[in-house]
Amino acid sequence: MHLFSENTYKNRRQTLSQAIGKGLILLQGNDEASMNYKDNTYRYRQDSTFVYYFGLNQPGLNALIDTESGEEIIFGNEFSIDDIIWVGQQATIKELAQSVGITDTRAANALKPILLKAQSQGREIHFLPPYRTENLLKLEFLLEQSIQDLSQGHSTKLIKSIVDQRSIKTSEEIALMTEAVNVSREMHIAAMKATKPGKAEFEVVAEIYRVAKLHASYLAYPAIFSINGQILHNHHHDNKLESGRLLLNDSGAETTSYYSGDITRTFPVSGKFTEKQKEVYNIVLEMEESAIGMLKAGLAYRDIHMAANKLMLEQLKTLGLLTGDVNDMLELGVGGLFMPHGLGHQIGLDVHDMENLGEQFVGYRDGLERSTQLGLKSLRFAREIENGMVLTVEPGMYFIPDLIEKWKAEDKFSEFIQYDKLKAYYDFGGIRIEDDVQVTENGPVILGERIPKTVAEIEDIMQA
Ligand SMILES: [Mn+2]
Repeated sequence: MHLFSENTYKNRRQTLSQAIGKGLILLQGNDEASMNYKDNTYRYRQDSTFVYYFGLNQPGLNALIDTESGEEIIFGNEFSIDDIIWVGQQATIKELAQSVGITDTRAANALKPILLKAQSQGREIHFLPPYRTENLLKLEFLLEQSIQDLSQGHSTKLIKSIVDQRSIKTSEEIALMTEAVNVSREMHIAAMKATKPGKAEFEVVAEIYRVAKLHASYLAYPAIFSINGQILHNHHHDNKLESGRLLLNDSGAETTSYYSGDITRTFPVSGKFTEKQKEVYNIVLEMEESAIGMLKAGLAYRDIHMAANKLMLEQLKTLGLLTGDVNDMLELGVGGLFMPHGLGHQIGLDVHDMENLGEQFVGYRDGLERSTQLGLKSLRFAREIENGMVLTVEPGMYFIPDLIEKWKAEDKFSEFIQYDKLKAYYDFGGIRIEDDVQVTENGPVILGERIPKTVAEIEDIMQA
């Protein structure tokens, strides 16, 4: 790990320490996590905030920053000869810590007395809400507080300061994110080329994994790869690829740097779009491209979500699937039937960046409440955009027979929705198009090399 210079890490910690100003900051690294018995573990994944400030990718570490004295300490046990027999000679924690500008390293059990002393002196200890049970149990032990108290005890100030800092990506981070998108791009092109009628979905998914591994990468999240694109988080890959169906591929790489790509493309199993598929596809494409074009510091992402929705409603009206006033439909949330998710989210060291810190801090702010409308309620990022942020832009359009039937039975929005005409779309599936976009003062920049996106580009690459 430690991808950046010692100074980068020092500066990051100094910025955080100054923002907090008083008390101690405790940051927990992740441990190994067992899968089906203790020694058979999941792939090790360090906590992203820990990586951001300390760059160390080893299990069993904790870190403490004293915002008043300036002390920075890494706690963890050095390998014994028993460990080395199994996993080989490793760099020591002391050496690793020095490479990120920390000279004070101590054994794991040295942490608790320091924390208890600070508590007894009435000093505040800032910590984040743990998302892993092991870390919650460790906190219970370290701070001698009940799990119930700890669930309310995390520091909102620490969360907000970290979100402010990690939301703005530096050029050295953008370079690594661009790499991750380019690996994702290769995964997507391989999937398009491997798709043939008669294959099973998992045969193409195997290509996606193969390409990721060729770049020493993992998938940033389980691939969504399905002819049933209308099922939003469909992780099954057992369907046969039938000519005439659309195939939705939402997959991205997480490289060894932990930065990730999050890309979606939708393409026809046969390699050639039908006229009906083309019509809907081009609506989603227009939504995506115009939303990307709107990205600008100061504008609320919620407004871009709404603009994409409005465009969709207008086009559905042109197709004859809706009638009536578009602004009324927009306000009432008619679009949720066709796009029941949000337009996008921040991406970085986490594919949904910093979501473990709480979506309300990452994507919302005081005075900006989350809507309860279908679609808008799933908007992860709604607040004002800033230069340096990287956002996914991922509009979609889906025909979900169960949902359409439910609304129809409730007579919901029947003055707008032409339910009888929607019957012809029950076997259509769904379309989503997604890119990762950096917001800069010179305008939006789509990360990575271009991934086939227009009808012509997709048909070309599938026939090549
Ligand atoms: Mn996404």
